[in-house]
Amino acid sequence: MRRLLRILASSCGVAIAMSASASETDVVATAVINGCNDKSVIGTLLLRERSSTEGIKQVDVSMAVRGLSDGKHAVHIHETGACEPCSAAKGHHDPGPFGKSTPDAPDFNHPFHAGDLINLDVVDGVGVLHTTTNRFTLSPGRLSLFDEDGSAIVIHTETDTYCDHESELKKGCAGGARDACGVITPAK
Ligand SMILES: [Cu+2]
Repeated sequence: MRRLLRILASSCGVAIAMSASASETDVVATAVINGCNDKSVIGTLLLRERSSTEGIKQVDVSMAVRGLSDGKHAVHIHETGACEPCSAAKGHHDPGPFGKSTPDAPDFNHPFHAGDLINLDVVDGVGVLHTTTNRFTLSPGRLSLFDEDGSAIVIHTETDTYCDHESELKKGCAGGARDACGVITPAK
């Protein structure tokens, strides 16, 4: 785990502070994030699944990216583990029975797709995000990111307004175009 953290910190020149107290039973996955069009965009994602005291699977999400425009960018786990081109990541990871995976179509689930995360705030070209979710897992099961075709992290150009069908749903409200993408892979 310590080695993994060093890789995370060095790959994009941005230090990430996070707990290094992972237990042997934690499940870890990573992604190298690259710009969809601007190849100067580079970053790393670290996912760590741990069990709560009640046995609920929680995933700590840590991400650092440099090279994006300043401001808030939508971040989601998308449903296919492919980034070439970035549209290959398809819609939002959402294995449940509700809605469609299309980010900003009039379905019934955005911003509650399993893969919907919080915005990445970029300041002076550097964005760092830490959050925790129990909407998806890394270990096997019906919420797992590692289904048949895997998953990818996608960072969008615009801010996710967390729009849903009950409020103001308009094109691009889930972040619009794709700026960066990374295929999520289990850490060995
Ligand atoms: Cu997205």
